[in-house]
Amino acid sequence: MRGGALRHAAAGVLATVVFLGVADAAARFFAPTAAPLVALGSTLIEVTPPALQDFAISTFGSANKTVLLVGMTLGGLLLAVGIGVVARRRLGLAVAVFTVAGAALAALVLRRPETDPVDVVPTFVGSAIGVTTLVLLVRRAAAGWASSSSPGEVDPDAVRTARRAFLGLAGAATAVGAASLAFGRSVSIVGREIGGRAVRMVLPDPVVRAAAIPDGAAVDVDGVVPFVTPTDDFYRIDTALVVPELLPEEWTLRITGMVEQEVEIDMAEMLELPMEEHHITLACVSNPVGGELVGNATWLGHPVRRLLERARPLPEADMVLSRSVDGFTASTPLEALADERGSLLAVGMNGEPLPREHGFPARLVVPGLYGFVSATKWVVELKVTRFDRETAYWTDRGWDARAPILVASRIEVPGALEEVPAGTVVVAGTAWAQHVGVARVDVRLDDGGWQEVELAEEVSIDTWRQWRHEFRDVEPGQHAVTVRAIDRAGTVQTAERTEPIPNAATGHHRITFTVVER
Ligand SMILES: Nc1nc2c(c(=O)[nH]1)N[C@H]1C(S)=C(S)[C@@H](COP(=O)(O)O)O[C@H]1N2
Ligand SMILES: [Mo]
Repeated sequence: MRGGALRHAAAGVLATVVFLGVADAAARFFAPTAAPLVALGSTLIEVTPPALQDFAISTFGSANKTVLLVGMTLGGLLLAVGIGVVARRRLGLAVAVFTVAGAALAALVLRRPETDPVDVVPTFVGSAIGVTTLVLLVRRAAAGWASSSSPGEVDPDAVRTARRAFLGLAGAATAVGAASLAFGRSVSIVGREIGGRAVRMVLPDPVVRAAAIPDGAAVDVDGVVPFVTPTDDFYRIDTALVVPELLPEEWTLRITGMVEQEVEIDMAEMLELPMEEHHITLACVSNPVGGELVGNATWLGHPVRRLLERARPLPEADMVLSRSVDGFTASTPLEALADERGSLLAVGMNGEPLPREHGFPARLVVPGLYGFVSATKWVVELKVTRFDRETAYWTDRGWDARAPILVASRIEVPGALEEVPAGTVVVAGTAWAQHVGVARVDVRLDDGGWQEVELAEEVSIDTWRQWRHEFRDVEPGQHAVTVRAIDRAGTVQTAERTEPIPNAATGHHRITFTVVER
């Protein structure tokens, strides 16, 4: 009977929605990762094979988590329908599956680095109410319609009453599920900004101010990305499905491991330290050629070098394993944190406290290294160690342990497939080779020779550099433009195309555009 299957499928879905909704709502009073959906998603991120993870980041960029959530929702609906359909014939089995799924989610919650044992409470409460909903709905679904399947004894009133009872209960379950999901927060995991705005942290003035950015740092071409990336447009990449909630008063940084003196500082002490401000361009190793996972900001922080001087690393140490409150780790060559380049324990970004998504209240920013080996957000520990003793999150998944940034360049104008008027065609974009510096950028039209472009003023070797070039008398029709950069060490950006793993995609950025008669 079709209708029966449909009612039971609906019962499965509603019970699941009630479960997840109630658990999600209850999780607001616990750790963010206490929500079972969040724990499941976080675990999925952790166990996703690196190739798939890289595909997701390269393809969906900062939206990769939305894609995961949509996938999880579809998978969950399928399982819920299955449970409902099974419940039609074997309610006991369905209840068992539901309970086991609840217990499995509770186990995932427990495994998250940010959760305490009490954080399983929302999952248990949600699961108990979900199972109850399932049983009640299935009983109604069976009872009401059962009489109509034996035509001899149809009692229209009884059928109507039973239907009303089922629909009433289903309506109530829908209301409870929807209201609790709205009150909970999994639905707003993506781009959520709670607390961070409300939490006050007053940034001290820097003792070393970043150099003013000269007008000449930007080429005057519409469509080129701004030299300083506005904070709201700054790319975001991390393994955290929910942004960790770390209050300044809860935060401490510990320097441990191979040091003569362990150091621990809290935020009050941190904000007393002399602050420096630096323009630094951050880049993600997963950025596809020509991609947007790169951004430039003015960071405010205390030099990590100074903190390490207090701890006095042992001479055998060659790496610092930085750890985030959410368990993420990065392996940074000790030298990159201890030398004069001005690696920061940053608390400010573009004149404001760090936004939550970018590491509030404190993160690392290291010129010259990809983010995954250096830019730990929500950082709480710096463990001084050796590369042959410890490995970091991404190294365990096949990526490079040290990951210096490769010289790169990108065309921003004209846009890919754009139509431009015949005559002089202006081409412009950005190039970067952090901590080495961009020495030259070349472009070529179609299969012509390389031509050197006009470079914007260099602000520092740690920031990207804009460039522009004019091609004169370009014939109407389709054309391609290719770009390459050369760094100050003489390294020419290679044309060879490689995958991002283990240390960034290589190859020249090339776009096609069409020149049309005016
Ligand atoms: N805690 C934590 N920090 C992290 C990551 C992470 O997954 N977790 N990802 C790193 C990576 S891969 C990059 S590219 C940068 C991105 O920083 P952003 O999101 O502020 O742009 O953060 C780094 N810091
Ligand atoms: Mo990254």
